[in-house]
Amino acid sequence: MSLRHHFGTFLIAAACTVASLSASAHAILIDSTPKLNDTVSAGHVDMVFTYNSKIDQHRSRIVLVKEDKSETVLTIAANNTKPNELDTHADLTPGTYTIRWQALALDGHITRGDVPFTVTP
Ligand SMILES: [Cu+2]
Repeated sequence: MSLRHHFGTFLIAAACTVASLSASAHAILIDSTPKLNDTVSAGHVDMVFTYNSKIDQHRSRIVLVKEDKSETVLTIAANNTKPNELDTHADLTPGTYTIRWQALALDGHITRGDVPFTVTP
């Protein structure tokens, strides 16, 4: 076994160790407004998605999916004081909706999830 081969093996082992140590940095949704299966009143709806770690707010994504499956990308408000959050808002009419979020954690890993909710008159 050559020295070069040994060095390559060492690098792979080191990369795996770093990956497993940072596993807890994956963005896990710990709270949201609206909450899963919530009911909110029609009109202006502020939305907040809170994660267990810092999020790249510029490269994360929040999509509003309507009953007819049409999708609208919502603008995420840059918020330096709340780096664990994705904040957005929408003006909603009565119906059922799903927020489809995609969060990029600072370790480079993307997590995704759906938050369905209902808007009443
Ligand atoms: Cu990760």
